[in-house]
Amino acid sequence: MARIIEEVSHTFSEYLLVPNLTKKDDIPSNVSLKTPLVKFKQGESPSITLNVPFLSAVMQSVSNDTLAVALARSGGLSFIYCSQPIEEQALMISKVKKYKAGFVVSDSNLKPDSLLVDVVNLKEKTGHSTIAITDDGTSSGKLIGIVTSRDYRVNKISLSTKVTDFMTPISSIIFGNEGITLTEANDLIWNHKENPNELLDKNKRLMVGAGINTKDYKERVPALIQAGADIFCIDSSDGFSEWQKEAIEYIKSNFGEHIKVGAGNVVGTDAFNYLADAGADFVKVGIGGGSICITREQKGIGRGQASAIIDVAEARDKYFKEKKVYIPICSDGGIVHDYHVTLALAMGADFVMMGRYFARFDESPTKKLKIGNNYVKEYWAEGSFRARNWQRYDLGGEGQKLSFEEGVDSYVPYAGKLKDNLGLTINKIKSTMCNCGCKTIEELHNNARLTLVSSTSIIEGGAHNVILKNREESNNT
Ligand code: MZP
Repeated sequence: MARIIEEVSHTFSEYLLVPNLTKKDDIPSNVSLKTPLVKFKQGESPSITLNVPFLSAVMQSVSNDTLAVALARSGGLSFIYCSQPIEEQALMISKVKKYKAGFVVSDSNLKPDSLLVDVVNLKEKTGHSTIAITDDGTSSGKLIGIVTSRDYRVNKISLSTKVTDFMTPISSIIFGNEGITLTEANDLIWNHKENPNELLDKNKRLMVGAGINTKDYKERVPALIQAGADIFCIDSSDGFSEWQKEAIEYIKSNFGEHIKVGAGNVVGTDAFNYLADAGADFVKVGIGGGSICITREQKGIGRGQASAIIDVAEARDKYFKEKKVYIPICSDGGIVHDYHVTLALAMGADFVMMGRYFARFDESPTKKLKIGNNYVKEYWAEGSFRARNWQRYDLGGEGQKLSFEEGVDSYVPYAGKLKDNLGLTINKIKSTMCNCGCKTIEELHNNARLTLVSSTSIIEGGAHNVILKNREESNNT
């Protein structure tokens, strides 16, 4: 007879955090959300640390180069989707790596008497949205001002407007003089910039990850290393397989131990230990909990996300105690409310991966549509017929090519810019951590107290027994 695991499997909404003593210095500005992305030996530091604990999902409808830039600028990391040809994925990776170059000689220059139409044409030709305005229109001329896409709206001003009427003049530009070193230039930018959390490599370029599968990694990985990928993640709905072990071992022995590879997904201790021993740099946890996922309905496999995280976190801690190697774990899928992120971290996750959350933003690759009075964005699963990512669901060998769907095609409410939304989510997490008397994720792992809640106390948790006013009524009182 099958072995029955006695414990009921639970998910996030069934838990609440119980506050600990808040000390006077437990204030949001003292909270750090830095967290290790890859494994490290006891007493050493990880080679990659996230500034905020967020990854974007390895999905066509989520992680392209635009979203990757926006997320890295906010301190997290995207894994560019692998359900696309190798060359196209490599191009997306290299676009992120080139987004912030070191010193470059401007090849987009115009004269002060140029017009908006010249700006539009030049932008179309070079793809650069920042244009130097110099006295003679060359890169070596005297700098008069710059034009960026923030300086004009094509539909609002005439194409015959002179650049001097809308450019940012030299008097308002923070600049360094010729001869400045790259370090000095970076300090100058650092002191005046809006994104102090940016996740940068040692050459000050934004960091980016790449999804891979267990089929074509022998060709895909070297091409993506060449394009500049900082880390890989094997993308699979069920990672407890010999195919993953083989892929990790091949990559490490052929391309070097320094190449970082995350693996998964798993929901239990035995699977974590298997991938840890195979050499995984982090392990991703979650089967069937994603918002667009129907794996549990279709195949009857999976586990409540909270129980999976709690169990795997215990295995991670035991592994660390015994082998003195800390292998971070990622909670992947099923985050519905911001507080679910805090719960996942409290339960032992080092960071979370989200799809639905990021799909709602301007920077995600999908179409924005108006349905009724609401704006929405498209969001489809990797196991849907639309994505046709059969490599993620095929267990190995030469087999069927996605004979049934494990995910759906859907809409999510449009939510605006990534930076604004992530900022709000971060504020909520930091605030809750203060309630729990914790200033770091490690402290949250060690000190958080969680309680299971009854279904009636969940009702008590929302507004209840009142007639809610709408926003207009509130503004008028
Ligand atoms: P969510 O943040 O939208 O709840 O979940 C995103 C996660 O769902 C992804 O990171 C991935 O692990 C998982 N996913 C993607 N496609 C499918 C599917 O087709 C899926 N079933 O489960």
